[in-house]
Amino acid sequence: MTRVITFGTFDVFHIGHVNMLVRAAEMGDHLTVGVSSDALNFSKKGRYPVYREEHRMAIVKSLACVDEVFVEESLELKGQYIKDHAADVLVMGDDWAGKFDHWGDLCEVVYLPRTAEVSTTDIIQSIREDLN
Ligand code: C2G
Repeated sequence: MTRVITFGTFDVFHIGHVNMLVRAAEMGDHLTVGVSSDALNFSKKGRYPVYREEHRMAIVKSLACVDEVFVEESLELKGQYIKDHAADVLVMGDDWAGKFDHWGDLCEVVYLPRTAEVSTTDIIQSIREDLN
């Protein structure tokens, strides 16, 4: 059995997120998703996600391709998460290409192409413009 792990914020859930999770799931038999905490987002981006952590986790958990979710508290704990979830493959979008290669001693590291022309930032921006 091949166990796959992936990470993300999955804020304002959209088709790019679905495509990534479906393809990650296809790489194995079991998919675990680390959903970044509200605090981690604040420390990285200086703002909180639109959807709070519990809601982002519930949305991701509800997908047929996802077996398990947990809160990603820190970017530095990836090695621990890979071990805790006995992951054979780490899948990330290619916006992270090369950034996680050093975990290659714990599991296979694969970067998949992102879905073009959709992003949470653009969605938030277009809603803002519509409201103005
Ligand atoms: N994604 C995609 N296509 C898009 C947008 C996102 O394939 N158009 C993918 C990303 O590459 C990522 C996943 O969807 O694999 C989640 O994206 P984000 O929510 O933007 O995740 P991010 O904030 O990059 O994750 O440890 C990593 C962190 O959790 C950060």
